[in-house]
Amino acid sequence: MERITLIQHLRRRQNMAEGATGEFTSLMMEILVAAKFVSLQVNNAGLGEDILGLTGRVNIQGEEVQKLDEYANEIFTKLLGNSGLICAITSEEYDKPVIIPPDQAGKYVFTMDPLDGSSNIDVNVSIGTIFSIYRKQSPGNEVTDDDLLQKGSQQVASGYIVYGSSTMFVYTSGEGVHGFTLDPSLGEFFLSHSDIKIPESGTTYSINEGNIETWEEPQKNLVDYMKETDKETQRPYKLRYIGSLVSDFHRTLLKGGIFMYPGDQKNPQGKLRYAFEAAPLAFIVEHAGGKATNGQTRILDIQPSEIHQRTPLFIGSTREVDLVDRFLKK
Ligand code: AHM
Ligand code: MG
Repeated sequence: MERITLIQHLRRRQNMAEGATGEFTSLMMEILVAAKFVSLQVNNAGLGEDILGLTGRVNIQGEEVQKLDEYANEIFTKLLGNSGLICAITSEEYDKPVIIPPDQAGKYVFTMDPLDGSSNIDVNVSIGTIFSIYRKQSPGNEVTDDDLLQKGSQQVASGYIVYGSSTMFVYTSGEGVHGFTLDPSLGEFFLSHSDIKIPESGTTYSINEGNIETWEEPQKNLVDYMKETDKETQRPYKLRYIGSLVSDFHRTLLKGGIFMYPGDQKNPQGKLRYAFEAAPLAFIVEHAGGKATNGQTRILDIQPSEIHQRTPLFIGSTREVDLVDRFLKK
């Protein structure tokens, strides 16, 4: 069997794309290296160096920062920041964007949640990195809101790395969704899931049902519907919730079904962030044939007004996301 590495795959695509300069491929290669660093640390967590636990710092979201969060944020920032390919980095872990000096800057904006689900680190549950790449929109050297606050539909590429039973890198640049698995003995990612398509419907729903008391009535009705018995529509659905978005999303992408983090009475915009979590995964799910909405609007059509803006998220197979429209759409 021919084994295709991620780098070979990117180069082949570059050769097919008219006018490609190779900058995008180089950028992806930097992400790949950062992913290997983080993967190694995650796999060795608990051994040797004291990398588990909290830093004692609280981030812009008011959440305690884990040492591995900080490590991942720094590695991605260093490698991408020094690449000469980007002009700014926004991160779930930074209050403000990191602006690259113009003489070292390139034409892309890099957006990341460097280590999502990090509260699961200490208990050996899969966690992940989520990233997006946008093109700089404004003319000249200055980085403006037109560059930093783009609609999800303007993404050039997005992807995630899941540090799980194996480390996987899944991305799309608008031409299919492709998954690569890290061979740890070689330190190389190989194509393992070519042109991923999400099933049109699934048998699982994924939500933190502990929050039920704070949900609005339509949300409760939707979940009640999923629990009803009806053979024809394959109900009841099964409930699967890891509490680690990348892992819950990865399962949903491969097996079908729906992941939901709704708004509620306490937090009308839910918990997840538009730029760091919702938009990149929405870009992937749509290119795999699925859907993503905030309950009213397609995620990719939302114009964010703040870098750390939150959004309700319903993402997955067409049939299940259409149910959200049926129950929640005003
Ligand atoms: P984080 O970015 O601080 O790690 O938080 C996001 C995580 C997601 O991975 C997951 O889907 C969600 O929070 C779980 O939240 P909850 O514990 O409220 O169910
Ligand atoms: Mg996160």
